[in-house]
Amino acid sequence: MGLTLTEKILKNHIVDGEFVKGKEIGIRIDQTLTQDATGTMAYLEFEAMGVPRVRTERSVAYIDHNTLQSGFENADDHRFIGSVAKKHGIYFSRPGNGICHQVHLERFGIPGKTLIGSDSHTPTGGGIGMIAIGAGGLDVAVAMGGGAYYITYPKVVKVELKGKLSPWVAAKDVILEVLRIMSVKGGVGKVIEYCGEGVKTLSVPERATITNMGAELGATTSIFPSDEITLEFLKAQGREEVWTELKADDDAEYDEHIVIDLSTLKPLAACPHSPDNVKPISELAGQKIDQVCIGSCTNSSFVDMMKVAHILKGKTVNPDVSLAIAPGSKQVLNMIAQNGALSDMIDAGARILESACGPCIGMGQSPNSKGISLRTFNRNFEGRSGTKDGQIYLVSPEVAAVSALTGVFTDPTEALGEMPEFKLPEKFVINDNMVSAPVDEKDMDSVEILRGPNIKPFPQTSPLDESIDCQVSLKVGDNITTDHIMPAGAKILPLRSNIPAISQHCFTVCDEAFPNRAKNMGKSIIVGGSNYGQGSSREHAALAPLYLGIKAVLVKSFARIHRANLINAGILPLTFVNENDYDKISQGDEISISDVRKAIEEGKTELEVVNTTTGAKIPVLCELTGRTKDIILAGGLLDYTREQLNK
Ligand code: MIC
Ligand code: SF4
Repeated sequence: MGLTLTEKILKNHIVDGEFVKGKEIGIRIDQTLTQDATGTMAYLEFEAMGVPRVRTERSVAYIDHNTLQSGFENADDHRFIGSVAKKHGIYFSRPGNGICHQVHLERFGIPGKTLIGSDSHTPTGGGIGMIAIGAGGLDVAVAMGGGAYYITYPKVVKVELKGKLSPWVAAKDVILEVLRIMSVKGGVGKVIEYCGEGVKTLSVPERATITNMGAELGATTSIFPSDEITLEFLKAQGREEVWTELKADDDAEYDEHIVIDLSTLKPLAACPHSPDNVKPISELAGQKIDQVCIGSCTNSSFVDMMKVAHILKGKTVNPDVSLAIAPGSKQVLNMIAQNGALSDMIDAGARILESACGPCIGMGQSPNSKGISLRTFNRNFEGRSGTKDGQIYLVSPEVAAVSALTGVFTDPTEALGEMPEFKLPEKFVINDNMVSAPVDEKDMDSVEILRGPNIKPFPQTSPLDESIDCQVSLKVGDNITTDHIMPAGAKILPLRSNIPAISQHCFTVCDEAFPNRAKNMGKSIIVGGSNYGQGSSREHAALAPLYLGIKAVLVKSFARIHRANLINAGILPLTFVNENDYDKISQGDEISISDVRKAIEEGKTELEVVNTTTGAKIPVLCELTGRTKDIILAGGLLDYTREQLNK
């Protein structure tokens, strides 16, 4: 039997475990990336491990999230990350150079290599044929130190693309269609592998739009083959020497099979407040809008910008609409500046933002109250834009640009005439002067680490208690996102290096009183519904609860990265055996899990939670493998890694 592309790359990288679906495997990591909002923690953790130089083939630290710098905090963090990078062998992409995933694809990604990044949209690298996975900062720190990265050996879904996209229908519509079919939890435990004739009709940046938003499926990652289109892209980036051809065997067997005929797709939108709440634009057409934002790691490539500029050229943005555009990288911005497309945008009235995450993570450009905002981004979770009642729709750059002109939801296939051919350039403008190389190992002692006063150490951890007896400090429903658990935005993001301070904002979207209540309880647990922790890779969504004394999280089901982050923080991840038991436990109830440590040491996976307030006995699962079991017993990955290094 042949192999899928995913299996081929994983087989080349396995260092621990065996190839059995659903079992844990450890893989060697060739490349890592971090961004600044998760990076400070990741580098504090890396420092705490005591490994002098990174052991990967390439590690890059990007600054792209916290570029608003409304106080000293962000600028201090940038300097800290820059100095750690210089010392420990990491390339440093300075603020202004662009969004991590866009730049990594352009300048560093290599087909067939493994990449983990402390950002959930790391799968963007799948557009170039990498196994690229989003992870918590601690996992990235361990990988930088040469340690393996552990995933559940995934199921592989074949998404077969047929035909060719119609004019003004975009890669964004392809991934929105996949989201419509599979939902935000449909990808958990799976890798989405694209194949079929339609693949050849998509450029690398289009493929990257699709793999980027695979994160919204909850998938481990998504991947495209590496073919002559990949070679063309790498050639245009002056990096053809890193190309290899990669594809699945013809007789590869997949766990699921989805067929999408590209020629039948229409422009789509993900409606508030979930990326899988997908409707055709034709159903929304004519409704008034307030804001349009174009950019983010999903849709900020050179061709995306050229399409937008073409649509805007010679026109004026509707007087009732604010249009903001953030080109994804210095390379993209520079090229549209040189060829005049930027001028077309400015002329039409676009507000040009720097090449960074910006409004995608609530760093500016929050819409007006109840404002309807069309965004080419990948997440439209409630409140993420910074406006609690903002109504965010996720759309293609084509839909965004044409709607900015008309002031209403507009279907570009109806409103725009013939589509010219938008081609990738034969040569991108290449100038890596905003990437600083690290010093040689022999000179590392000369580099001083610059630590600002906002940078506080990793929170205190302790080995797993013998028994857990405490109250339920919070009960929440289904599809809780990391933006609920640990909100971002301009006010909170600057606190990413300061766990005590950021913890005061934990879950405040759901319940303002939670942080103080949890702190006063000393120890407590959280109860939730299904797909708990979907969204971001931010380990702050585990570290803040850790700081607030959360010992366990009991839910119907978890999202992958968040579950791993909880384990890394030493917080017990529990799931209900019977989902209906969710109703047998309320906020404020006293619970008891007796002899939990012993049970876990003995490898028991079924435990009993006793609700001592009502007397109900609730069977729960705690599925930990050898390694994750030891991490939990040790009190988290940092303690575990230290133990291992001491051995
Ligand atoms: C996001 O899109 O939510 C972020 C901000 O990029 C996060 C990382 C973070 O919270 O710092 C992600 O996707 O992992
Ligand atoms: Fe940045 Fe938004 Fe991409 Fe996250 S999703 S990396 S915030 S652009």
